[in-house]
Formats: sequence, structure tokens, C-alpha cells
Amino acid sequence: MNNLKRYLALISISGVLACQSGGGAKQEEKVFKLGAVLPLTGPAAAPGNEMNNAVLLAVDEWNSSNKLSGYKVTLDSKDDAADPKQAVSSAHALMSDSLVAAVVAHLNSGCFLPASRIYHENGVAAMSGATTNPEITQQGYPEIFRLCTTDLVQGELTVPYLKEAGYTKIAIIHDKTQYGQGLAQVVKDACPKSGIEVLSFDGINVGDKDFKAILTKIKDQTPDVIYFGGMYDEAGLIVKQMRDLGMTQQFVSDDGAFGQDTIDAGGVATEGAMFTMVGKPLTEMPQVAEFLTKYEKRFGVKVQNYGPYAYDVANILLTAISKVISRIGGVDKAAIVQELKQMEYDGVVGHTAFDEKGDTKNKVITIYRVQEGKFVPLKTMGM
Ligand code: ABU
Repeated sequence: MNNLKRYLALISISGVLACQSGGGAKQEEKVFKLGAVLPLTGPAAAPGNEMNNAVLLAVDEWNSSNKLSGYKVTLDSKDDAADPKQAVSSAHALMSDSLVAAVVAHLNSGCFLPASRIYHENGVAAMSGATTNPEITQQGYPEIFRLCTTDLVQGELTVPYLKEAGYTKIAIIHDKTQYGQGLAQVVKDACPKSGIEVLSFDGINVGDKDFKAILTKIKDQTPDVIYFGGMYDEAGLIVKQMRDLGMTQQFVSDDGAFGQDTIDAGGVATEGAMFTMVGKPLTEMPQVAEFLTKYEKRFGVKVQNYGPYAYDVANILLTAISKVISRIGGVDKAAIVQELKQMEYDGVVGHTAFDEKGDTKNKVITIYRVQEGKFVPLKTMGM
């Protein structure tokens, strides 16, 4: 890009607001926007709002730190409602605003997969702290990044753990979404290698409330473990209805169901259930404590799952933007993408660097068991 073109690109995405100072002279305040597209309503609203709150916290901290070389950042949050179509229109809406420098992208894999093309076509970096379906980064878009490891890691590490724990016959249920079905398929494909027999593979729908018919069929198959690939509401109801039907099998689910919301949906029936979550337990990461305290104080609720990841995503994006501003004096979208590719960042979820696909190099998950209404870590595994 020649100098004139670069200059025009910079001024087109760097907003300049004229402000009146006390003495009457005009001062210029330079602004850019951090976009966020998350489920603020709908079936994933609880973790979506947690992530959005965490991003807001980060944005406010950057504005008060004065580390943006005279710029201010505003958060432009859009709701995708966990719906792929709404995700695409929210992504288009954000991309039509030239002030948006980068995007905290989506909680649901089914949303990020179609929306990622829109960020790519606009050359804008988009980073997710929660979507785990491998296809998102397999598309090869250079603007797409993730802070959470993928379901290839999650599924392939879960199955040998189940074998080690003595389980040999599994019934698999999924929620027919990009995420839930994708992860359930990874689990299914990994079973033969570990000598676990797959007895069934069934889909339910997000929003369903009654799983008794499918569970009665599975009960007759006499599995020793039931795996669910999906989100918290359905996970809680499935384990509750298993226990109502007298089914004593081990229930195992995933990062989409890791959080207090599953215990709220399933009640005491979730006792003993196992869940996987990306990364190490927060209790083993002392650097996260300050964030948890700040979050709880400001929003009056405890962090459940992906808040720390969203906080790091926002901080990583803002670090990249601040480096670009310091280096070239403006907000250049292509330079932000390049900055992220070489980023090494120590945040609340640990050290982050990205592989050639844009996925975190941190390929670790932890398996938890619910004990007395709390998630107790059993084992952290990596590849
Ligand atoms: N990974 C949990 C959030 C759900 C998803 O990836 O769609």
C-alpha cells in the first residue's frame, strides 16, 4: 500500500470527534470501536451476557488507562441470539461501520461459522473466546482467531478418560447444532480406538423440554455412560429426567454445559455428573482472581464459565490495536490482523499464542465432577 492509500485507509477508520474544551478551544478526541457479537437474548443468553460484561470491563479499563495514544474505544455490542441468521446480520451491521477495528466474536460455533466469512471479506480481525467447533478455523481465514481449544481436542481427550474410568458402553445424544453434533461426532469417532462400544447416536432439539422417550429407549440399551453434546438447559433437563426414570448411568457433557446454569436446570440430579471445560481450572490460575473479584463487584454475580476468556479476548484485541496505533499512528485493520498473528499474551487464562490456523496453542481441557453443587476438577489433560 502506498503512503497516500495508507493515509486514506487510516483516516477512514479513525473517528475524530471535535470537543469543546473549557477555554473555548477545540480539542480532538480520536475514537475507534470494539465490536462484540454475542447471544444477549435466547438460549445462550446467560454465558453470552457474562462474556459481554467481561468485554465491557476490559474496554473501561483501557479507556481509564490512557494507553491508547490519545484514542478512546467504545464497545459496540450486537445480539446474535445464538441464531446463525441473526449472527450474519449482526456481523454485516458491525462491518458497515468503518470505526469497528476488531470484533469479540460469538459464543456459538453455529453463529461464528457463517459470520466468519463476513469478517474475512472485510479484513477485520474477529476472535472468539468460546466457540470450539474445528470447522471455523479450518476455513483458513487469516482474520479469524480463537482463545478456546477445539472440539477435536475436547472430544479426543474425553474418550480415553472415560475408558480409564472403566466405562465401555456409551449412548450419545446431541442437540443437532454445529457445536453439539460436531463434538458428539468427535466423541463417537474416538470410541473405537479406546475400545468403547457406541450403542446409539441421537439428536434432540435446542429448546426441547421432554427427553423421556429417547431416554427410555437408551435405558433398554443398558449403556454405562451417557454423553451429551450441547448446551446447559438441555444438559440439566436430560440428567434430571434420567434420574426420574431410575437411570443411574454416568452422565457426561461438555463446555457448553459447564456452569451453574446446568445445575440450576437439573438440580440435585446433576450431583456426580461430569463435564469438560477448556483450559486449566480457574483455581489453578492465581492471575484470574483479581478479574473474578472485579467482575463480581461490578455485576453482582459470580463468573460461571467464559467470562475470563472474553476478558482476555478483548484485552488481546486492544493490545494489538494499541501496538498498531503506536507504530503507525492510526487504526489499520490489516496491521491489527498481522499483530495478532505474532501475539504472545499473558492474560487471566494464562499464556496465549496462536497457531497457523488462528487457534490457541493452549490445547488443554479439564474434566470436572459436580460434588455438593460445585464443579470439582478431576483431571487436566492436554495434547
Ligand atoms: N463451546 C461452547 C459454546 C458453544 C459452541 O461452541 O457453540
